[in-house]
Amino acid sequence: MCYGSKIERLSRAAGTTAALALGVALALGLGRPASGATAAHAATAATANPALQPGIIPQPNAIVPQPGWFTYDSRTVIRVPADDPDARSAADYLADLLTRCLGHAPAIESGDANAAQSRLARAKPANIPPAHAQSAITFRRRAGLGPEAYRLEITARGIVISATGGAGLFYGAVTLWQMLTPGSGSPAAAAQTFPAQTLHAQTIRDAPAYPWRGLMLDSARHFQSVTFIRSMIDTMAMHKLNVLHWHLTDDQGWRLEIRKYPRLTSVGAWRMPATWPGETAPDATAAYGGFYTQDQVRGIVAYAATRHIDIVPEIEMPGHAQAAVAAYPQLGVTDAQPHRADLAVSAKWGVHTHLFNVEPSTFTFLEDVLAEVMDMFPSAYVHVGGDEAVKDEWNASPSVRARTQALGIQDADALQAYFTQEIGRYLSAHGRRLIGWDEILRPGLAPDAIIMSWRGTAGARAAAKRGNDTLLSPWPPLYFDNRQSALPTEAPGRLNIVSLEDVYRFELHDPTLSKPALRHVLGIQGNLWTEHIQTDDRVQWMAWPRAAAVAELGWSAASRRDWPNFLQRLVPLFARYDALGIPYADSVFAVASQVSHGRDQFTLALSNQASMGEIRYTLDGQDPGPSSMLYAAPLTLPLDTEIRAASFLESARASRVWMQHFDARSLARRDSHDLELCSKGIGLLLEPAAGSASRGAPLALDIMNPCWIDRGVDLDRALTLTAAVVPLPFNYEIGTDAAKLRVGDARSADGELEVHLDGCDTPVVAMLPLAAAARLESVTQLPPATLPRVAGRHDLCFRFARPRLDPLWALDWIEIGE
Ligand code: TNX
Repeated sequence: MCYGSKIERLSRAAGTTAALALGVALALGLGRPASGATAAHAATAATANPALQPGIIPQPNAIVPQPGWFTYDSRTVIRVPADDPDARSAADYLADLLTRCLGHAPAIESGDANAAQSRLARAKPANIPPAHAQSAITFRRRAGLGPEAYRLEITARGIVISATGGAGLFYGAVTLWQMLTPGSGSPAAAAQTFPAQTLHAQTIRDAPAYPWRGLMLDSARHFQSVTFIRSMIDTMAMHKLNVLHWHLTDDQGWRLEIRKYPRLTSVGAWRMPATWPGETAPDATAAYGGFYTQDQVRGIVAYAATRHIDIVPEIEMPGHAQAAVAAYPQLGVTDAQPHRADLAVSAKWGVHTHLFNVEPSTFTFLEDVLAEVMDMFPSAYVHVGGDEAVKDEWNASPSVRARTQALGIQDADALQAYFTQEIGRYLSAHGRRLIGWDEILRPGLAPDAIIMSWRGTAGARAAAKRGNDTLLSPWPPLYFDNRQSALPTEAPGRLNIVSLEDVYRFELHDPTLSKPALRHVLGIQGNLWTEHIQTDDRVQWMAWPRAAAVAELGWSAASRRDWPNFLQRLVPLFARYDALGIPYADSVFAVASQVSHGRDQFTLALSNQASMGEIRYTLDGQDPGPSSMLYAAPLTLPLDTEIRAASFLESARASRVWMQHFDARSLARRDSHDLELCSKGIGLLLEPAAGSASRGAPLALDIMNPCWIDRGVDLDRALTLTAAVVPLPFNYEIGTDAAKLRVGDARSADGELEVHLDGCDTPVVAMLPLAAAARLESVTQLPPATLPRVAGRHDLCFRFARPRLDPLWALDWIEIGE
C-alpha cells in the first residue's frame, strides 16, 4: 500500500490488497460501523485475537480497544503546538511517510494544539464539531511519561499523540504510520481504496523495556556511503531503534577524518585488494577504501538526532589497530619479533597481532584522537573496542616489557586493563562514559564503564553483578554477518545460520540476576560485521528484518512477545520495505525446495523456514497469486518444467517469487550449497573477485578444509564428472592454526581436485587437474573426468590437493552425467 520505487510490487496480484485489506479489517474489528459489528464485539475481537492486531513492530506494550471508529481521509490534518520543534519534526516525519505510503500528505497546522484539543474534549457527543475538526491528528505534550514513552489515543473525534519527550512524540508517529498502512498490496490498489482508512478507537500506552536498542555497523571492513548511512538511520527510526554504534576503525581501515593526524585517512583509509600468488598484481588505482570527513559526520549525527538516534563512535584499541599503525608506525610495537617491515593496511580478515604500544606519546595520540571524536559526536558514550587484543607483540617487545615493569604491572592482560583505565579516565574527565567489548572486564575497571557482551552473555552477567552497566550483543544470535537460511539466495557472509527466529527467541532476561543487577542491563544490539558484506544493499539484506526482531526484544515486554504473531506482523512490514525501496531478506518466508529425480521426471518438495502460511505455485510462467494452486504434498513433474512459487499469509504474498526451470542438465548439476561440507572449521559464503559479484549463489566452503560431499550418487552407469572451480586469495589471519592445515599434498604444480569414494581418506577414484583454472580469477570449468562404475549408490568426496595455502580453492558446482 505504500508508494515506492519498486516495480516489483506492481506485479503483485491486484486482488491481493483488497482481500488482505478486507481480511485484516474484519478480523480486527476495524470494519466500518455499517458492517454490523458492535463496538463491544469489535473490542473483544481485537483483544481475544492478538495475532490479528495491526502490524505494529515493535509490539506496543498496552492496547485498549475503545468504542467507535476514526476515519483518516483527505480532510485529515495534523496539528502541532506552535512552539514545539520536536512535535513539528514528528509531524513532518509522519506526513512524509504517509505521503510515500498513501499518496496523500495531511496538511500540518501549527497553533495552540493543546487548547484546540481541550475544546474538542469539552464538546458533547451530540454537539459534534465540524467535519474538519473531527479529523485531526494532534501532537501534544503531556507531563509525567518517560523520555521515550507515548500515548496514542484514537477516538471518533480525532487522534491524539502525547508524550513528555520529543522521542515519545516521534515514536507515536511511527506507530500511527504503521497502523495506517496495515496491509500489503500494490500502490495502485492503495490509490483505489484511499481515502478510506478507518481505525478502530483505542488507546495505546507504550514505552520501551530497555533504553538501548542498537545496531552496530562496521564501516571499517567495507565502507558505506554517507547516503547509505542516512538511509540506515531512517530505517532504524522506523523500528524505534535508537542507537547506531558506528565501528569506524579496524585493522583493514580507518574511516574517520582526524585533523591532527591526516595520515590516519590518507594512508589508513586505503588498502590494496587481496590477491593470491600468481594473480595479476593490481596497480595503485585498485586501492579500496574511503573515509567520512568531519563535516559529513556532523551532518550524519545531526540527522540522526532528528530521528532520535544516538550515534556512538567506536575507536578500537589496543588491538584491531593495524590501519592506524600502518599510518603512524611509531604507534606500533616496533621492537617486537619478528619486526614487521610490511606495514600496510591489511586486506586479510581475522585477528591481527598489531597493537598500539604503551608509550606516553601513544596515549597523547589517542587522547588527541578522542578529543576530535568527542567534538564530532555529542553522545554520552565513546566505545573504545578492546576485543581480541592478542598479546604476542606486547610479550615479544623489550620496550613494552620494560614499561610494564616500570608501571608495576604483572602481565600483558593487566597491561590492557591499565590501558583501558587510562583512556577511561580521560573520557570521564571530559564527561563521557567508556564502553568496551567484554574483554575489558578486568579488576580495576571503573564503575561507570559499560561492558558490551559479545562472547555469549557471561560478560553481561559478570558486569551486572559487579555493578557495571552492560549491553547484550552476543555471538551468534545477534551477529548479522551470519546467513539467515540455507537458501542459495543468501548474501556472502558466515555459513553459520542465524535465522530470524533465532534472533527473536534470544532471551535478554537473565533470571540469575538480582533486581538491582538487572537494572544494569541497558539493552540489546545487533552487530553487523562487514568482512564479507561488500555492498550497501547487502548490509540491508543482513540487517532487515533481523534488526526488527532486535527492536521488538528491546522495546516490548517479554509478555508481549510472540513469535507466530511477529510473523503475521512481518507481512505488512515487508510491504513497507518494498514500498520504501529498503532491501531486506525474505528468508523466513522464501520458498525452499528439495528435489529428487528419476529419468524423465522429478519430485519437488516445497517449504518455508517459518512453516507458516501457504505455498502457492504456477506451472504456466505466471507469478503465483492467492488463488494459484495450493502446494499440499511433494509434486512429481515431467522434465522441462518451470515452476514459480511464493508463500502467502491470509492471501497476502509474504515472500518474493521463487522460480526454477528443471531439465536434465539442471537436475544433474549440484552447487556448493547442495553439497555437504566435510568439516565445520571456518564456514564462509564467499564470492570470487569483487567484480564477479553478479554471478549466481556465493560459494559455500570451510576455508580451513575446502572439501565437499555429495551423498548417495548412483554410480551404476558410466558417468562423467564436470566441475567448476575458482581460486580465491587466502586472506585470513589464522595464526598458528595455519600450520595444522593440510596442504602440500598436490601431485602437480597447481594441484588437483580429487574425488574419493565413500569417505575422504579413501583412495582417489578420479582427479581433475587445476592447471586450466590456476591463472584465471573467475569460475572455470575443468576438463571432465570419468567416474568408476560401481554398483549402487555411494558418497563422493571432493577435496582440493594443493601445493600451498594460497590460493584457496573453492568448488562452485559439479555435474554428473552420462
Ligand atoms: C569478532 S565481535 C570481532 C570482529 C569480527 C567478528 C566477526 C568482536 C568484538 N570482534 O572483529 O568482525 O568477530 O568476524
